[in-house]
Amino acid sequence: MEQNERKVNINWFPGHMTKAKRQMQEKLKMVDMVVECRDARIPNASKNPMLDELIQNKPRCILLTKTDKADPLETQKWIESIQNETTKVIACNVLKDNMTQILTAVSKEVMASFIEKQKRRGINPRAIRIMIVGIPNVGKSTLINRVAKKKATVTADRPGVTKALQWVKINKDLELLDTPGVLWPKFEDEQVGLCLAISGAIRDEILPLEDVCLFGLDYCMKYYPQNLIDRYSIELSEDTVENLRRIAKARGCLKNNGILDEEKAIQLFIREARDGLVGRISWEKCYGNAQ
Ligand SMILES: Nc1nc2c(ncn2[C@@H]2O[C@H](COP(=O)(O)OP(=O)(O)O)[C@@H](O)[C@H]2O)c(=O)[nH]1
Ligand SMILES: [Mg+2]
Repeated sequence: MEQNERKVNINWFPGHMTKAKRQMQEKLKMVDMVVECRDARIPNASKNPMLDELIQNKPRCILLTKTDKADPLETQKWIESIQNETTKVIACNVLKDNMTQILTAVSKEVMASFIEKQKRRGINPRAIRIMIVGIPNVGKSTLINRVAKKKATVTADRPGVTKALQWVKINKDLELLDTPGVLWPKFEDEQVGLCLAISGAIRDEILPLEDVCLFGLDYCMKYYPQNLIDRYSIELSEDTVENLRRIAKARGCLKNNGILDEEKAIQLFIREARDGLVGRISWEKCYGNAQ
């Protein structure tokens, strides 16, 4: 394969980005705080490069999702390195954890001084308005659907919005904007592209699957070799392509003429890695001082 063909090229459209950015700014005016979802397996790659600028001083919490698929030790390191005085970081399994409780608790903590100020003025603290944002596939809709389940949505009549926004009253303390803010990842970085691809954030049709597979396999050989041995019952070679062949053989990926079907093994490995079947893997290591 030519070197330039190996580039992971992810096509996001600049026109859509400008529009997305504008829409986000409009919505941001309406909320008290933002919950930024990122994939716990790739806390750097699943970050939006412009979010800091978009949010500015608006209080924020970072929710690392899919912890059930991530390496718990790495997740802990990521939490410690991203968290600071202004940004609270929590990690959860959006499918299983009590997300209403988690969101309520974190919003109270992040908005503590705001709540305090209202109390001091003798006002009954109103519900905190939050908005869920993040790049595609980090679990935004799953989160909204879970906390909004069976809750009636109320159409906002607040000034300043051209289109009526739907709010969901979660409980007396919390109101949620019912549509997430969809952002784009740092797609111009090849390493980021590979991380997004191996974790399943990008559609396969636009991906060089062989590169994605070899990246994932290579990464596992380096950091999670036992996972490969356990999953595929193979002896590991130093050579990534050879290991792919061994996986193909172990799994009976064969063409009609009995020759190993590497194509099939590529798809198999990517699918199993994404599904967490190769074990709990964080595709980005934390080296401290992250954002
Ligand atoms: N294992 C696991 N899967 C999750 C979690 N959160 C979301 N998902 C899955 O990830 C996929 C993308 O979720 P979705 O809510 O559509 O992401 P969105 O694009 O950000 O709205 C879906 O298949 C969800 O079931 C999680 O915490 N753990
Ligand atoms: Mg969605």
